[in-house]
Amino acid sequence: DVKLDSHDPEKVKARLLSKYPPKVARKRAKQIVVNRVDPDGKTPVISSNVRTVPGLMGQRGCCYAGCKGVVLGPTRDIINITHGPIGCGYYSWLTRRNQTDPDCTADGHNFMTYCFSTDMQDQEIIFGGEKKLKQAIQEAYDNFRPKAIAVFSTCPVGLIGDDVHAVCREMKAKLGINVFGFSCEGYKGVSQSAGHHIANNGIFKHVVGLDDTIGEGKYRINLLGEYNIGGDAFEIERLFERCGITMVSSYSGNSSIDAFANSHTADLNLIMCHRSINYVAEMMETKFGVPWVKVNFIGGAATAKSLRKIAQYFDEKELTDRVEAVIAAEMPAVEAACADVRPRTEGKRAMLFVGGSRAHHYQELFAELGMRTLSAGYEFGHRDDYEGRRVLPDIKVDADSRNIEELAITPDPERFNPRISDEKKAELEARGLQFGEYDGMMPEMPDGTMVIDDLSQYETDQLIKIFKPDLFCAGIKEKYTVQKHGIPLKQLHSYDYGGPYAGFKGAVNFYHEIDRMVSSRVWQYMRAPWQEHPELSATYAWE
Ligand code: CFM
Ligand code: HCA
Repeated sequence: DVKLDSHDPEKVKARLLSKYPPKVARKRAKQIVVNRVDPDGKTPVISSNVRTVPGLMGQRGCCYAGCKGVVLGPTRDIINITHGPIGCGYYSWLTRRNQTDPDCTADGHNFMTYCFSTDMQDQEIIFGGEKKLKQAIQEAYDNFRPKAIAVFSTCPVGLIGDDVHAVCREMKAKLGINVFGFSCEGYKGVSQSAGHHIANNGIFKHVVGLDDTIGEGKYRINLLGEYNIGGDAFEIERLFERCGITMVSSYSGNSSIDAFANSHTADLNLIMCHRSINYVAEMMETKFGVPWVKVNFIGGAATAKSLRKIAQYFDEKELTDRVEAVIAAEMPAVEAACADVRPRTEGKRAMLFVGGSRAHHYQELFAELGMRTLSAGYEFGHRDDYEGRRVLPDIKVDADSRNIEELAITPDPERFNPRISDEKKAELEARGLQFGEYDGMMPEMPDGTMVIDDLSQYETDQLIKIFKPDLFCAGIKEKYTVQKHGIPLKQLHSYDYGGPYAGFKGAVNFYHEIDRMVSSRVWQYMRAPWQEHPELSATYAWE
C-alpha cells in the first residue's frame, strides 16, 4: 500500500491507482494528472473522451442525453419526440431545470412541460417501430400544430434498424412543417459528448440558414452553449438588454426554431459552453462568416470581462460607454455581497467534477470567495477543454470525430459575409481579443492541482477520505454518497433548487448559497452508526 501524504499530489495519485488491476491503473494514470503550467501556457497531456472502464462507476450519461436532453431539449417550440422505451423520455423530462418564457413570442408555444415518446414495446422491438413513430408524429401534429417536430433515437432504434430519417422526410412532406431526426442512440460514442456533436450537425443541417431576414438591433449576437439552467440565460439577457445588445438566438436555453433559422445573420457568436456547441460555431463561421469568441458569465469579474469583450469586438464608443455604465452600476452589489461572505468562505477547499465546462467556469466564482479548488475534472470534456484550444493544433482528432461524421461545410457563395475584415481582426487581436480560441481549464489552475477526467465513485470516496474538502460539487448521482461522508455537495448541474448563478445577480446568489453550505454546522452533528457503536466498525469498513 502506498503511504499517504495528502500534500503530495503524486502520492495521492499513486494511492488512487493502487487498488486497480494493472491494465485499469495504466489507463486511469493517463486521466489523473498533476497540473503544471509552462510559461508558454502548455500543460501536461490528459487522456480524455475515452471509453469508461467497465465496472468503474462513472458520472457520465449517454449520447441521447447529450443530444435530446442537453442541446435540443431546452428549445420551447419544437416537439421533441423520443423514439424508444418510455424511460429515456421520462428521465430527460425537465430534470435539467432549463427554464422557458412562453410569453416571449406571439404564439406562446411551449412544449417543454410535455414528455413526448413513442413508448416502444416488445411489439415494435420485434416487428419494427417506424409505423408507431409515424403515428406519434401525426398525433403530435394534430394536437399541437407545432412549427417543427424532432425525433430522437434511443438505443433500441439503432439495434433494430428503424430509419428515423426516412420517416421524418415522409412526414415532413405530408405535414408541410419541418420534421427531422437524430441518430443519437445512447450507446454511440463514449458519453453525452457524441450527442452534442450529432445535435449540432442536425440543427445546422435542417434549420440554421432557413430565414435570411436581418432583424433589428445594432449589435446582434448569438449566445451559444447557454441552456438557461435555473434561469441563467434570463439574467444574461437582462444584461444584454441594459447594454443595448440584441440576442438573435440562444443555443438553446428558451430558444425557438425561428431564432435558430435566423441565427446565421448575427454579427458575432459568443460561446459560453464550448464543449456542447463549438461545432455549430465552427460551421457558422465557415459557411456564413460569423466569427466566435469565448465568454464566461459565471462570476462577477468574468461577467464584466465578457461584456467588455463584446464591446471590444464592435469597437464603438456608444456600446463601450453603455457596457461600462452597466458594470459600474451592477458591480458594487456583487462586491458588497462578496465582502460580506468572504470572512466565512476564505481558505475553504472545494472539489468540482461536472460535465464539460462548469468544472472550469465555477472555479472563478470560488476564487472570488477566496476558496481553493483542490481538484477538478470533467465527465466528458475533450483535450481542448482541459489544455486549451490554442496549444492543440489538431483538436479534431478524438473519439467523437472518428465515430461521428463531420458535415462537409463550405462557404455559401451567396451568403458568405465575413463580419469583420482581416485587418480589423488583427487589430483587435493585437488588443487582446482572441477569436476562435479557448484557454481551457488546466492553464488557469495552479501547479500541483489534481485534474481528473471521468472520475469514478471509488476515486470520489478516496479523494474525500484523503482531503476532506469543505465542499464537493457534482451531480445527483454523487450527491447522497458524498453527503454520507459528511461533506456538503452542491449540484452544479441542476443547482439543486437554486439559481440563477450567472451574471451579476447570479454571482450574489451563489455567494450566499456557498456561504450557507460551508458555514452550516449540521455536518458536525451527524454521527455515523460506527461512531455511536464502535463494535459495528468492521461492518461499515469501506476498504
Ligand atoms: Fe455544457 Fe451544460 Fe456543461 Fe454540458 Fe451537461 Fe449541463 Fe453540465 Mo449537466 S452543456 S458541458 S452536457 S455546461 S447537462 S448545462 S450541467 S453535464 S457541465
Ligand atoms: C445529463 C444531464 C445532467 C445530469 C445531471 C446530474 C444535467 O448529463 O444527461 O447527474 O445530476 O445537468 O441535468 O448533466
